Formats: sequence, structure tokens, C-alpha cells
Amino acid sequence: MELLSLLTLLLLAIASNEACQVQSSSSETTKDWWQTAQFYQIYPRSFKDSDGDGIGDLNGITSKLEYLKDLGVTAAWLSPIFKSPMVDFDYDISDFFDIQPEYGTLEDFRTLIKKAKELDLKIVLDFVPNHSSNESEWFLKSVKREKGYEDYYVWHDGKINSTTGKREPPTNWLQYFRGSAWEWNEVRQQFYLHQFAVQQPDLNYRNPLVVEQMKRVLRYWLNEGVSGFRSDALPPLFEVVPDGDGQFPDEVVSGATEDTEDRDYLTTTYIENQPETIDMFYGNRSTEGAHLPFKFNLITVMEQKGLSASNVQEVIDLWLKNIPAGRTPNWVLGNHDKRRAASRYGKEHMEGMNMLVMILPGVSVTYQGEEIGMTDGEISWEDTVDPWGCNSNPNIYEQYTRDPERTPFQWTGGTNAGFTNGSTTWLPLAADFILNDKC
Ligand SMILES: *[C@@H]1O[C@H](CO)[C@@H](O)[C@H](O)[C@H]1NC(C)=O
Ligand SMILES: *[C@@H]1O[C@H](CO)[C@@H](O)[C@H](O)[C@H]1NC(C)=O
Ligand SMILES: *[C@@H]1O[C@H](CO)[C@@H](O)[C@H](O)[C@H]1NC(C)=O
Ligand SMILES: *[C@@H]1O[C@H](CO)[C@@H](O)[C@H](O)[C@H]1NC(C)=O
Ligand SMILES: CC(=O)N[C@H]1CO[C@H](CO)[C@@H](O)[C@@H]1O
Ligand SMILES: [Ca+2]
Ligand SMILES: [Ca+2]
Repeated sequence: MELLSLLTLLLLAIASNEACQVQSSSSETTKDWWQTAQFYQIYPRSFKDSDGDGIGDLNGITSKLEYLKDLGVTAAWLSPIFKSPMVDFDYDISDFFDIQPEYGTLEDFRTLIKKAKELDLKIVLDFVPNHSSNESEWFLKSVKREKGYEDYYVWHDGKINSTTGKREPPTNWLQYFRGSAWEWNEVRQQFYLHQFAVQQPDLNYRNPLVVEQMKRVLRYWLNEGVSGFRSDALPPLFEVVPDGDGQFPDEVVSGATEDTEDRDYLTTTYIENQPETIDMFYGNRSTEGAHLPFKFNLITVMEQKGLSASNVQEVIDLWLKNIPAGRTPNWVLGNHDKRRAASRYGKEHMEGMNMLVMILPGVSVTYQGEEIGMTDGEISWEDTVDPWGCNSNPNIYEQYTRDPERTPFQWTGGTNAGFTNGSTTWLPLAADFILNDKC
């Protein structure tokens, strides 16, 4: 039970050299930086544009680090900044060791780190272990079965339908962004697994070469001065072990929805929360240091039950009474996948909610813009760019799209909310920006 509830959360794995030293050399009562942190998630594309192209970038972030310091933030978590074709806005990484050119250069990143150090702000990067982009060199090599890369991804011959004689995907598994989790590759003549978009093939964590490669990624950025990582999408990291004939089992119909393309149509028994994920990231972490499993109840319970003082108290008590001794509580207010906090809680409750997460014991995690009570943008079907929205249709996209919570940050009440000095923004601004003058 304990393990299960833990696994449904994203884990925040902090791999910090400083953490090791503190843990090995000082007493239990000394708290490490991450145990009292006020984390602030930056969605780089929408934070601050420095060069007028309408897309946020690293120099934009650097120019606003003092703002974060003034807010009381102690650590900034940057959503991915790595090289990517941007199908899932950098959660589809094609080079884990390089910076996305439209965000800047490695030099810009070093400048950001230097400035953050001067201000005593920690920088935490997003680690996206489950998949790469299908434009990654690793995937291209795996498609061609190049030596060392043959089993980098989850490949399968599929099944022949005895009635039609046609080749079908190995299982009925569904991806998060609607539709089958398997895609046929003409060159390799096999299916590959993608728990997210077609352009996000799942890496094969049963291959030690993959595990070693991903450790290299972590070490590389630690050497560049980052203080830790936030791990993305851990539940789908491992899939079940295939049977003796190499076959995977089908999932069964869950009863949660009638929409056969929706991931919730089937159970996720074999494709999420496998015990090996715990071994790798929790029990058995390769990198020394600490860990915080994200706690989303302030979001999820309020979504189900509505915001009230007693519901808030219930969420707080539930965790404070059950958290294992010596662990650090954390309180998550929002992220780039969830409707804006002000749209969920009501704008009038934002001061209270912002204060609450900062005064509760342990760690707060907030998302850019929640501190000024930004609300969801209204994005038309034509302007929709999120693959989850785009993979649906104009009638239902609003249930799936995450664009509304990703609109540009509102720095001023002026032109383009002070986000950019250019004439366009990559997503339209939310309509409330006039009210949020923070100049
Ligand atoms: C926007 O700012 C950048 C950097 O200061 C500058 O190079 C660019 O010319 C400006 N663009 C406009 C339209 O003012
Ligand atoms: C990645 O996947 C997309 C969608 O299937 C496809 O159009 C594109 O050609 C693929 N790219 C590579 C390099 O395989
Ligand atoms: C074989 O194909 C038919 C026609 O598409 C389909 O109805 C049937 O479910 C398939 N059989 C299996 C075992 O998948
Ligand atoms: C670490 O993980 C491996 C592989 O899952 C497992 O065999 C081993 O028992 C684990 N070790 C510990 C100390 O948990
Ligand atoms: C909250 C969060 O980071 N969600 C991400 C989970 O992983 C998928 C795929 O990498 C992203 O699309 C989400 O944005
Ligand atoms: Ca820019
Ligand atoms: Ca996986």
C-alpha cells in the first residue's frame, strides 16, 4: 500500500554532491538545502524572452533571477532546456548533452549558473529518463541496429492476426497522448514502444547500457554546477517483463471511460509502477543524495472535493501524520500540466494558497505565474500546439490540452505583458495580463 501510493507520484531525485557530504559528515539534525527549499518551476519557453523572437530563453531567465530571490525562492527547477524538435516542448529530447539553440548556448547556461551562485539560488534541471526524441542519434542508431544500440529501445515484432493475416501491434497498450503505444518502423521492420507521443520512443531500462548512458547525463550536468534533478514521468519507466516467448500481456478495460483512444480506457498494470522503478530511483539510487516524492494532493484532492478549509486540513493532516520519520514533506501548488492554480482555487484564494505552501513544514513547489495569480489562457483549436490537444479533435481538445497553463509570464501591464519586446509570442497571452501589472 505504502509503496503503491508512493509510486503514483513523480519522484524528485536530488543528486547533489553537497548532499552526500552533509549526510556522511554531519548529525541527523542538520538540514540540507533541499529539505527547506522553496522550489519554483520555470517553464523556459514562457518565462522571459531576451531577444525578441517570442520564445523565452536562458538569458531571459538569468535576467530574472533577482526577481526569484526577492520572492523568497531558494531553488529554481527548469523544465527541459535540451536540444529537441519540440514536439512535446522539450520533453522529447534529441540530445541530452546539449542546449536547445532557441534557448541559448552552453555559455549562456554557464552564465545563468554563475549568476544563480552569486545570489545563492540552486538550479535544478529536469531529467526525462523514460524516452528520447525519435530524432535522437541513439534512436537512429537503434533503428539501424548499430552495435551497442540494438536494444536501446523497446522493440517488438508484433503479432500476426490469424483471421486477417495482418501484422498487429504486440499489445493493446495505450499512450498518454491518445491512441496505441506502439508504432511500426519501416526500416527496422519492428514496432517500438512509446508511452508518450510517437516521437517519444521509450528507452529500454532493462538494458544496462541505457542505464549507464543516463547516469552519464546526470554526471555531465552536475559537473556544470546544477544542484540536482527533478525526474520526469517515472511511473512508465519500466514495463512488465515479457513471458518466455517474448510476449507482453494486454491490459484490460478499466471502465473509467468509453473513449477507446484515451489512456484511461485500459488499466496500466503492466506499463506503470513496476517494482524495478522503485529499485532504480528510490531504494537503489545510483547517484548519492536525497529524494522527495512529489505530493500532489493539494491539487488532486481539491479538484475532486473542492477547496475548503476542512479539505485543506485533511490533505495536510494526511501527510504530516503518515510521513515516515526523518522524511521531508513537500507541497506542490501547480505545474505545466495542471490548470492554473488561480483557475482551480479561484483568484481570491491565491494569496492564501501561496502563503500556505510556504509556511507548511518542509518544501514548497510552485510554478511560474502562480505567485501573481495568473489564470488559464483561452487557446483556440487553431492555436493549439500541445500534442495531447492536437491528437484529439476540436470538440474535445480542451479536456486534454495543456496550452492554457503555459501562456507567457506576465511581467508588466504593457505590450505583450513585458514577456518579449518582439511582436509575437509562441502562445497567445492569457487575457488577464492587464490586471497583473508587476512592473
Ligand atoms: C529586442 O531586444 C533585443 C535585445 O535587447 C534587441 O536585439 C532587439 O532589437 C529588440 N527588438 C525590438 C523589436 O525592439
Ligand atoms: C519521428 O516520428 C514522426 C512521426 O511518426 C515522423 O514523421 C518522423 O519522420 C520521425 N523522425 C525520425 C527521424 O524518425
Ligand atoms: C483480427 O482482426 C479482426 C479484424 O480486424 C479483429 O476483429 C480481431 O479482433 C483480430 N484478432 C485478434 C486476435 O486480435
Ligand atoms: C538493487 O536493484 C537490483 C536490480 O533491481 C536488485 O537486484 C538489488 O537487490 C537491489 N539492491 C538493493 C540493496 O536494494
Ligand atoms: C509534470 C510533468 O513534468 N509532466 C510531464 C510528464 O512527462 C511528459 C512526457 O515527458 C510531459 O509531456 C509532461 O509535461
Ligand atoms: Ca528568445
Ligand atoms: Ca518506459
